[in-house]
Amino acid sequence: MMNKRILLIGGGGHCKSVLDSLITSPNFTDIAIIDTKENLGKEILNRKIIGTDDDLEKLFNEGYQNAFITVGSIGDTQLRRKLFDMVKRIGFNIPSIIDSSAIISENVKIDRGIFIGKNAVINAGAEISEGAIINTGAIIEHDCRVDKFAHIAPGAVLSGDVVIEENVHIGARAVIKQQIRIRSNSIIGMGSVVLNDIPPNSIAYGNPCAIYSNKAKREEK
Ligand code: JB2
Repeated sequence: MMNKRILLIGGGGHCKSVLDSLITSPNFTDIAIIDTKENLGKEILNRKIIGTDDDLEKLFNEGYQNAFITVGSIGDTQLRRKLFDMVKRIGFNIPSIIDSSAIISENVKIDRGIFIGKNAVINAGAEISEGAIINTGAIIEHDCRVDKFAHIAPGAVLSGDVVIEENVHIGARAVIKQQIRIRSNSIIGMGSVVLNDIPPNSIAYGNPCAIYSNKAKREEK
């Protein structure tokens, strides 16, 4: 029988969204949260912060076999990736958490550690990779690819055959035209309308979407 105990890593806003989807699921009945020392004992939707990252190994040995990263990411996935690697190394099973209201074609590939929020739609032929977030009401049309740790924020629309590379953030209500590719580490601002491919590390926004800066070049200065 599947182990029904799960730890959520990070007890802020994103945790609340994920937890709200999780508490109606029969798959997990014992849910606890891991955060920083200052937040020990606090509760989110009646689930307690019971430990810090230093306690993970002990909790794993005590029978929490599942873990899920609930630190979100807006433009920087470093912490999410670090925590993901940590729970993987300890040996936790990392499920995907899918809200029961999401509409997902049977013909999609969904990796582990993915969150799919309320009313999200994922159509046939789509591929979603490890650690990605498909947030509330996002639409991932047919044949789109969402790579590792990318975040599609609430209400964003990927028209058919779009590729979103690793660590990209697509802001809320942005619309990406069909067959466009957004290269790794880029941020697309809220409400943007993207009509052309976007190179790696870009910060781009507007309608039509324009590139305003390049993260890698800024960090070099
Ligand atoms: O190293 C850490 C760590 N660093 C910060 N380990 C663990 N286990 N937890 C850590 N945290 C905790 O993550 C903070 O103490 C805090 O409780 C939580 C982050 O919460 P916050 O609400 O600041 O961010 P978020 O990532 O949960 O939510 C953001 O991203 C979502 C996608 C928000 O902006 C949301 O509005 C958004 N929907």
